Amino acid sequence: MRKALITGVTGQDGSYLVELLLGEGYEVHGIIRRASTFNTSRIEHVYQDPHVEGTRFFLHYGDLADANTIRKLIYKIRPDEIYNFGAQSHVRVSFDIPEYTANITGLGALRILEAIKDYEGETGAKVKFYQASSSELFGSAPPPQNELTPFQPRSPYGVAKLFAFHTTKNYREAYGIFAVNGILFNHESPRRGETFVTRKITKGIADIVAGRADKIYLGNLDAKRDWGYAPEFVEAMWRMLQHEAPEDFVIGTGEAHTVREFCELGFHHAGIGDWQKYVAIVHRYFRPTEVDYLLADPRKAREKLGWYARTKFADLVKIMVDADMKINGVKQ
Ligand code: NAP
Ligand code: F7E
Repeated sequence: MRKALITGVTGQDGSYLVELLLGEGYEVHGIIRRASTFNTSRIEHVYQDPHVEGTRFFLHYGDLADANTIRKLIYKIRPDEIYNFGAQSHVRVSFDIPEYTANITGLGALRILEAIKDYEGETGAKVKFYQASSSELFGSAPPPQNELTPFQPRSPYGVAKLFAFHTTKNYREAYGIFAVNGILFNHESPRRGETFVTRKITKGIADIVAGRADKIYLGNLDAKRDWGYAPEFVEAMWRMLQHEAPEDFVIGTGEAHTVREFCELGFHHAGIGDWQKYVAIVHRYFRPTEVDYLLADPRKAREKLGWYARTKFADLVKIMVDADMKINGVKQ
């Protein structure tokens, strides 16, 4: 039975990847952080009691700041594949806590790769490594962006991911590790964190319809993003590790829209036409340096992995608005 280890298993992508890997017959191990409140809500539906025979999903405490524990887990679990999703993943917040972001989002990948290097050297085993790279690497590079576009990051988050990107590539070249970067454009879902703009908008709309809020407070409405549907994107990651050779891939839909368009469509879907009345622009949500326009050129993924995004922008907005309305008990 193939074994996979996932860092960041409690996040949006972690939760969808667990579903996919269990469906493919894997034994799945996830690293969770100790917290004083539960942080496992996204994976509760797939949780399995470790005492029951036949369980294929296991959780372990750990942290990307703690190289010793990461190393011990790799030697104990002996995974065939490692997916590194753990990160301080919020771009705006990375300006507030840049050093922490560099430590976890940047150095975290190095800590895993060092452990893999030693583990492969000592045991002769082979481990495939997936690094969650990001379209934030492109920053101010003009669209469309693909695998050949030079990186111009615009945030501490982007810079940390750049370190992790090059470390992954370097360990592939220097030590022959099957290590790949998935350069993923924004991908969203009802499980998206509530402070990312899409979910903030759809949750805000649902709260306004339910009479629980009057307004949504937002920053730059002109930014353009290539938004896709997260469950489809984790499939691309898995395919990268099944590909014959370790290569980096851009993953996105090939379509970009503004934050304004997301608002307009979301409110319309909820039956609200005069949406501007319910949105206030506030300074605190602007970034010191913004990434204005991200648009994927995902042709390589289609040609070599047979992967392409199936869910279109309008459908994504509807899926997310409907899910937040349902949470609020609003019938549509
Ligand atoms: P997410 O929902 O923010 O999840 C981040 C995960 O990292 C959570 O499980 C979190 O644990 C964990 N984590 C945070 N700090 C950690 C630490 N110090 N040690 C270990 N784990 C830690 O992110 P996502 O949207 O699923 O994205 C997955 C990965 O892809 C991230 O690396 C992100 O930067 C990258 N990415 C995301 C997108 C996107 O559009 N979603 C696009 C490109 C790249 P807690 O639950 O305990 O906080
Ligand atoms: O912002 C603008 C904001 O925080 C999108 C992460 O998953 O994708 C994500 O990073 C845009 C930006 O995502 C608000 O200025 C306006 O232009 O949803 P976001 P992001 O920064 O693109 C990349 C690919 C990752 O790798 C990251 O991990 O929306 N915006 N008003 C706002 N953004 C937020 N969060 N909140 C607002 O009120």
